[in-house]
Amino acid sequence: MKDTGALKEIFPSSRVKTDQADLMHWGTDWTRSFDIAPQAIVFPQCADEIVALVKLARDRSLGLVPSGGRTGLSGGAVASNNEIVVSFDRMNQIKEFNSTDRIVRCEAGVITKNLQDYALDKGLFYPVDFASSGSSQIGGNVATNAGGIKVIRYGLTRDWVVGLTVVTGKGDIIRCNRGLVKNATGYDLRHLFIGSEGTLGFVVEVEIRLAPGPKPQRVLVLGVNRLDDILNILECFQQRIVLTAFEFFSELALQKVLKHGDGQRPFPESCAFYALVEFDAEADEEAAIAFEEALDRDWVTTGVISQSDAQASALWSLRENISESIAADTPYKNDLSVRISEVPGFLSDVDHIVNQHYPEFDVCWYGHIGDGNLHLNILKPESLSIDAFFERCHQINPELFNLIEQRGGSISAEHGVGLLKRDFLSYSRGDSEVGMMRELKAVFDPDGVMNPGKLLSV
Ligand code: S2G
Ligand code: ZN
Repeated sequence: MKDTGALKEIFPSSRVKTDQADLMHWGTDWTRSFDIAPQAIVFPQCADEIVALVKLARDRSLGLVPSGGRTGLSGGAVASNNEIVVSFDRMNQIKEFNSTDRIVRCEAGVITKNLQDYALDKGLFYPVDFASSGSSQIGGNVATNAGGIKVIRYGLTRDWVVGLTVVTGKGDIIRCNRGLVKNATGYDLRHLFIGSEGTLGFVVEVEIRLAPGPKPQRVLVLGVNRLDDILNILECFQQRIVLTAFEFFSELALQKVLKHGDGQRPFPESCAFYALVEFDAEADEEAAIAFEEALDRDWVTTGVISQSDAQASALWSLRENISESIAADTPYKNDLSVRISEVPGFLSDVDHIVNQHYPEFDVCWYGHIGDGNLHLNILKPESLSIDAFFERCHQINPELFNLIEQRGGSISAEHGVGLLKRDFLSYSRGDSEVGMMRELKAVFDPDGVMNPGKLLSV
């Protein structure tokens, strides 16, 4: 049943959209395998409007789906069942900055890159970064505890959230921690909402701690022939210098990036894999020693180091443009993680499964291997329809996720569970844990209006 009339009692009609084009635009994220069928999109400008909406949703058993930058990869912002999509596009203001606390308070709809630029203008640094930061919103980053390329040095979104204001599924406005460094007063509810994918409450405002401005960085790209050697290289560098990033990608990933854009090969040789290492420029002598050792040990075949910021960003683009470059191949994505010590064994196990099951598919490897996170993307052959292809890919999930379970890993390292991984949660979370998650959901969202069906199956 359409509830547009009741919505217009809360929002001016200019902030309620029901045209099909709008429903399709705001009713989904970057996933392409789910139906898109919201009944309306609303654009709140304050927490009180969201409180009123939650009351309406509870009265009428309406589903509410949060929508930020819509860059999610697990269907967390997909509306397939007549839900109301709650877009934070209009709650995009940076509200306050305190230089003594080094805290910036911003609305949930602030674009991540705008927050990063704001921090740099203040001579500080927001160190959580990833390819989609130009369109993702900080509220969505909090809802999925976004990670990205600098986790090895700076951690995840969770590590920088010092305050959080949330509207719960009961219609309560909860302000968590208020920016305190120390606050030993019971359960830290902030950390329940971070990573909850909008299923307990919607983030409306975030207080972010900022880091001191970064030192000039250097980027080194290394040619690697054996997957197993990548961890040797990681240890060889980590013993000598602090790494800002340690990424890897395959030759196929590089070919896709070169074909898609105007990048250039890092060096003439093509290698099976490439490691991208970023570190403080002042450590370049130590880095050179590590590079020499890796060459002597035959862990790397060649390498190139950036001599300017322009060269550093050109080298980074070879890694950061992968996702966009393979999008046209409708990849079946797996975002997996194991402890760093498990990576070598895990990599060869997965390689074996993939070669056994997918001899005819192109497999694109890349990811944040320095923190144990691998992005395994199976590329759809032209000959197969999306449904047939995804059906084939689904078939190996049990074997792949069993491997994850045996190695104590995660079936979703950083992209979240959403709809895509919901039915595989038990490979990474115990039954009692999932049971407690359901009980927590009932506490914060007793009528199940907050992002229904996401993360936990109904
Ligand atoms: C990455 C971005 C999304 C994808 O590039 O690190 O997290 O394509 C990904 O997997
Ligand atoms: Zn990633």
